[in-house]
Amino acid sequence: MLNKLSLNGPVWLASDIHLGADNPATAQRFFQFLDQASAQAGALLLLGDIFDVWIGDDWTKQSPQWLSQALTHLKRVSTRCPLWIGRGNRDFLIGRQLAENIGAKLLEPQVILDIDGSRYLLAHGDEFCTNDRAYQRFRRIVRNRWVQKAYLSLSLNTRAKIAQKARQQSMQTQISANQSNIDVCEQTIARLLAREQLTAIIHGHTHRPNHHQPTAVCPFDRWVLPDWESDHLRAGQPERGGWVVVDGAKVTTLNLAT
Ligand SMILES: [Mn+2]
Repeated sequence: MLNKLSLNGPVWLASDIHLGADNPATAQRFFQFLDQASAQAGALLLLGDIFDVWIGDDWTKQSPQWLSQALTHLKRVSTRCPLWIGRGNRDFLIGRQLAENIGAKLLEPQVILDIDGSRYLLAHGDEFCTNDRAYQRFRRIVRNRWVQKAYLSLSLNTRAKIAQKARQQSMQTQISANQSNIDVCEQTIARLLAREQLTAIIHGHTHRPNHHQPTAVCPFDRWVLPDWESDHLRAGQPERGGWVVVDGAKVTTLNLAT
């Protein structure tokens, strides 16, 4: 049985902002979005990879400047509209302490969101990349409670170094990997939605924003949230970012570039 969350619309959803020391312009765009959400949203849900990496909630006690700034903005939005945060594959170590710190609530990995009787499955999405066996193996290891305990017992400095190494390795694998392995497996999603008697899903992770209409393989509506990028763009490349607004049965996608 999946966790259920009942909220009044409009609910704003975003993911894959990848906040970090190297993304100051992206952070600024995201902070503008937070201001807008706090004025217009009934609730704001961030579905993971809010941070490019998360090395433990105690990071906030010695937070670098970019992080203090991000925390300030997240705290501000939570005083004006209910804020929910979920974990992604980059920031899976986010815990209750961080949520409390910013006045947010922690989302379970998969949640059924009910808005005026319309129901949506919410998830980060990495769990659906089931064709990527190597990633799923890695995911099981890093989600192990004892592995996490051992990691969190290290100094913040050591944790940061390990995280950086892991990032470099994962980028190497992605470059050499077959691209088709990286997207979600629609059959996996279809099975879950059918089991839960749902008709729609909203997820992030793949950085392939889209509204997939029902098909024979996946007879459900599937909204994929965009990633955010205003820092590392080639000349002429538009900045990326956006969100989804859900109000009852109505789903609207909004894009930074438009
Ligand atoms: Mn992700």
